Amino acid sequence: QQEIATVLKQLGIKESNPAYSTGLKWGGSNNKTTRDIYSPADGNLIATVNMATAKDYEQVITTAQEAFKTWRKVPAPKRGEIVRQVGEKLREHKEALGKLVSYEMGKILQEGLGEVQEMIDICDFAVGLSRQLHGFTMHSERPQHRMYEQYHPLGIVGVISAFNFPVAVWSWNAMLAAVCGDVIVWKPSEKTPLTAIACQHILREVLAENELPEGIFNLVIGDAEIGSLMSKDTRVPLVSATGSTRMGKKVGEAVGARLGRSLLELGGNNAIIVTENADLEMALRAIVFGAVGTCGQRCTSTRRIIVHDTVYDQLKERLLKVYDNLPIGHPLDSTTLVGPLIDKDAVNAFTNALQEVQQEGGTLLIGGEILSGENYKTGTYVTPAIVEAENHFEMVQEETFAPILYLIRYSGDVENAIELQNGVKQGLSSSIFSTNLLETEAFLSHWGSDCGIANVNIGTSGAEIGGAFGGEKDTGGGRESGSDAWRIYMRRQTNTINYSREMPLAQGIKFDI
Ligand code: UN1
Repeated sequence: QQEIATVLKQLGIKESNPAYSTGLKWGGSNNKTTRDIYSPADGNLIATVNMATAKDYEQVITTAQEAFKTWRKVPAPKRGEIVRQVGEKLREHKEALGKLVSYEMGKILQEGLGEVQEMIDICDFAVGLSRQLHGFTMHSERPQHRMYEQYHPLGIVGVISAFNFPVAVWSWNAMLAAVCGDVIVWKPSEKTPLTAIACQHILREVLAENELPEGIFNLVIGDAEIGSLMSKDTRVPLVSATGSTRMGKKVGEAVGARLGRSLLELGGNNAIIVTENADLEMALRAIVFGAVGTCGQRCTSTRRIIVHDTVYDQLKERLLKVYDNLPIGHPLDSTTLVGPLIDKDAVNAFTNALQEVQQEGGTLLIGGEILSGENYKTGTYVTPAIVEAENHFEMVQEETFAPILYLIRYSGDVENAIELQNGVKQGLSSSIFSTNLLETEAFLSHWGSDCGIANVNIGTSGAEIGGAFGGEKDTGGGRESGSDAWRIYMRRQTNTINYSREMPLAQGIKFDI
């Protein structure tokens, strides 16, 4: 408790926290609706937050609009310099912020620190990017004409983030958008607002030190209503949302209805294929991290493994041995590998899914209990489960945000495994474990994995920030983070310049007046 108190103090979290911040100023503290934030680790009340009203949201949007007028005129590399300073501050606070992520969300400290590292990495990436926001040049068909394209800032970027990566996914969006010249309005998950407030304090310091206007980075603590306002708001040209497919469809529909842009990063149903040519030891390590890391609450979590007949029994046995000895406990305890689920609702979803899949004919091999006793008083600790199942089972087709691993058998050619892997609605992440080039290349080919992420001899989770992140089908189609994902945060403009004294028309059209 002493440790947590120090962390909260360092990060500026008070007992009661305001509802919104327009960069430099906090507001909305008179709002009557509050939300208590309890740690899923020990059930203690960490702090209380005020929830934003529609009026608060309005205040944020007008301030953001005002800030955009200044920010878009700042040269991109200078915007990069601000993001560099944000990265430096994150380095300073890495330990404290990592601990708060862990304590508020429940992921183990190693993963909490990893999440902050992801933020630092994206800051570095964005700094480099700030000098590389380039378009193409083309040759004009007309003499003494030149064509090129340029990318301009878009305006307000709304970011709706999920509880499972309370800060990293926001930072992928916010840091890229910032160097692109956009201003950001962030609605974090109402389950994890404290880490968001901690980040906002860090940003405020940087904004103040650089005498920048309020409203470049904004935070609104609110419920789904705020998300809905944002989705319908024509003043927000891009809404980037991470969460369930159900939520993403609502956001996508509302943004689409006004012809805005949405960037959706939704559910996954990620599988690892283990062929007869796999290095089983490597596969085992990747499967366990993918299935029980973050207690199965990553969108990239490994939910299915599709294992060749010839190695099925051996892998099953080895998996059961590891699952039997998984250290489950307080996420800040350095020996823990599996922390708690976020809340009781998540626990119910876990136990319901296990019940239903067994009714469909699945066999629960291990796990599935809710732990009780001295160290598990919150009722949020569960034992990760492995279920033998078939791909077409309804529950296997769903994403249950909990540590349930479905064990699926295949025989014959790798194409059979690929068909099973693709045979779900979602399309985020996928992997194959094999040392056979013919198998791995088939998996990566155009008739291979249909996911946004396809890995070889690496698990489904834990992507680096340098690649574009996102997936197909029910996953929503958006791409965030590295590669050229920045383009969605800018508007593209094609320019044709005539440096002759003639006025020729394209396509050779004659139009003499
Ligand atoms: C998410 O779960 O929403 O690839 C993001 C990973 C992490 C990000 C996950 N780098 O598992």
